[in-house]
Amino acid sequence: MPDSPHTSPDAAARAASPADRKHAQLDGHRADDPREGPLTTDQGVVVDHTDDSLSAGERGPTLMEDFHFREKLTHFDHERIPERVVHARGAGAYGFFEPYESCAEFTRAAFLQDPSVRTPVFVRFSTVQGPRGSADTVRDVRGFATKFYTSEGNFDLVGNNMPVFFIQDGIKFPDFVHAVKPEPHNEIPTGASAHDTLWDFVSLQPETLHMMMWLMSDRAIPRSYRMMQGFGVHTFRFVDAGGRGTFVKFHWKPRLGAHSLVWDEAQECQGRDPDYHRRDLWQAIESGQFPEWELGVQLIPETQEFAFDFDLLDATKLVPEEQVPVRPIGRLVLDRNPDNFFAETEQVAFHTANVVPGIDFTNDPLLQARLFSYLDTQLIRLGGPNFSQLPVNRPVAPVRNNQRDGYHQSRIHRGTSYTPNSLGGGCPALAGPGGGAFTHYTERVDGHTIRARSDSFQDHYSQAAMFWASMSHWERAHIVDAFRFELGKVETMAVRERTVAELARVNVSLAEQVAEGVGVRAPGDISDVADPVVSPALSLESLRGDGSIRTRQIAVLVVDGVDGAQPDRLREELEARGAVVEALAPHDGTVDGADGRPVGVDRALPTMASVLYDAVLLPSAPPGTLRSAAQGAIPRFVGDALRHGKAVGALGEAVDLLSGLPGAPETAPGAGLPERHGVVVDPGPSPDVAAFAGTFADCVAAHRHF
Ligand code: HDE
Repeated sequence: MPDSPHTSPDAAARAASPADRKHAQLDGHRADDPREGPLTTDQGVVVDHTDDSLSAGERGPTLMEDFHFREKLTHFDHERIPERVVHARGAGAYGFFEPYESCAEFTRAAFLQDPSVRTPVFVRFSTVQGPRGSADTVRDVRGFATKFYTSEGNFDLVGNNMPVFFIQDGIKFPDFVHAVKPEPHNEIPTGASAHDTLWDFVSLQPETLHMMMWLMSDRAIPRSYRMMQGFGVHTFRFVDAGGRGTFVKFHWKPRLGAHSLVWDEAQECQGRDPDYHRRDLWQAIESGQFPEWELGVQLIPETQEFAFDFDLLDATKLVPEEQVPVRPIGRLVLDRNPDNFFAETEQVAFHTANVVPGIDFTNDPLLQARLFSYLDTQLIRLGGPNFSQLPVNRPVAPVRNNQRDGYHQSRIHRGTSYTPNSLGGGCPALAGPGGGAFTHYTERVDGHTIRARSDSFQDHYSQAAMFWASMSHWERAHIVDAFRFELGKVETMAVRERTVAELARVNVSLAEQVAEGVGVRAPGDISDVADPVVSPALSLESLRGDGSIRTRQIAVLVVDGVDGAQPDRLREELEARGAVVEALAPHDGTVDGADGRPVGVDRALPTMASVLYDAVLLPSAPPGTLRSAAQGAIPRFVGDALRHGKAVGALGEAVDLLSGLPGAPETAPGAGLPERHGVVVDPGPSPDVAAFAGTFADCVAAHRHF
């Protein structure tokens, strides 16, 4: 593998072993621009001038015969391909998956058999509604698509960060997407669901309600791709070596826990750093803090198919973890950034039909539609049928088939291309028994042709009510705010009213709170669900992760007169726990410490904002300077952090700055390092920085304090 700034030592070590066949394969395609030799045309003709076109006279017209000019412009004119019709905005990375132990008991999939075998993967995260250039921190579902390059061919697990979906049958997908996408007359809004057509659709289509609860929750504004769950959504089927099927639901659980932004912060982030999630993923991998998830499965024996009060084939329902526990079966680590966004992240083509022996489908009508749609969409998006030859899409398993020709064929096939043949020696031969072939699950199917939704799909309220009932108080408050925001942007009052009426069927208090916010009347208690199930696993409270502060971004605000030793001591303590610490000052360079020595600055305050950090620290400094520096940027910075429930710490004189800021302790507590709602202070003249940093780190690990 050539030296690359994006190659982790781990990845480099693996590439040396045959285990990482994907990177070995990609190396054959990775092309560093040659350092030696002059610029050439596409045909290899040397060029000595690329800044002026060939013209007839100094101020004359450009000449057709300027082949270099024409080739350069023509290539440029064709550099864009259609963006994905949904999930256009994304970011991806390579990594590996390894099972904890053999899963032979329920699947024959080769990559789930041997804990010593690492399977290379490529993962792409995405938003759904916005175009390629839209902001990352919008309120939206996040895609979580994983391509496993297994020894038996590619397996794509094309999931989302929410376990259910908006519709039950794929034939409604174009309707849903047309409703949620920007409105056709003015292409507004970008990257947002707060508009009339989406809510019109929702208010008329009760099956969307459960998913809308998730979309209005903080799950729709994740802190980071690295801090969100992933779900396969559909019920899939595992098949063991004997052909026995087991229903399976796939879950990804992030090691760092599932954490979210708050809406006000998410909106500001869209302007301050539209690439917030993309940058976060990139930087974590570059710095060697490799994101990690655990793959879990809910296994349901086929005999239990009808044991639930919902249909396992209905993708608007989840199987509560309390009912069927999630069994951890392996881990996913992302340890290498792509070299070229277009070649890899843009050209990667996922397809739910990419399965390997041991993994199979069910009759979920949403899944069935997807089995058609993904291949179909790649044909237009990637310009023909040969996209599986693109480096990022190539399996590591050998490909031998009779597919030929088509746009962008990059192979020079020799020999015959049909089966059966004798002239080609009968190749490729068909696998015999035990030859590792994929055999479709032999499900018995019987019935009349019918265009109707099964009765077992008709309950649209129980799980929406379960979601509401399972939320903590602050999650509920955020859901109400989100509904008020979204419906408040809807111009058509009848749509607001219809939606509130639907909410009343889920929970009357929810409906009343939303109704008040959007100026319509709540219809009273017409709830369909008297006694909703509570599933604690649905609350973010249950997803704290490993309790560490690894990769958390902490701003240390310094000004002239700051205690010269504290910033470094705080940095030492917090970096030792894995946090990323940056000193911010009104300007770049250094500030003057109280002892006269310079204190280093990482970033100038005007280039950053509170919303780009997880927590804020104020080492002891003159309160007057803290208040006035950079036109009051510091109180604003700290005030925002408090408003967004972040951990805030202050030492010595700097504690003074907090008083009067909304969300700070009403009276500055004395010594003894009290922690109040994530605010940690030690006003003493000689604070114990190590103890202070420990308490502060605990507050950062708790993520938010509402
Ligand atoms: Fe997709 N979806 N989808 N979807 N989806 C696409 O495929 C589609 C659905 C998901 O990073 C498209 O290559 C239909 C559920 C992700 O490249 C398209 C239906 C879930 C990604 C498509 C669904 C997803 C896509 C657009 C209803 C979660 C991004 C470009 C039957 C389990 C993958 C493309 C990436 C992308 C169709 C529903 C997840 C058009 C018809 C449910 C993560 O083919």
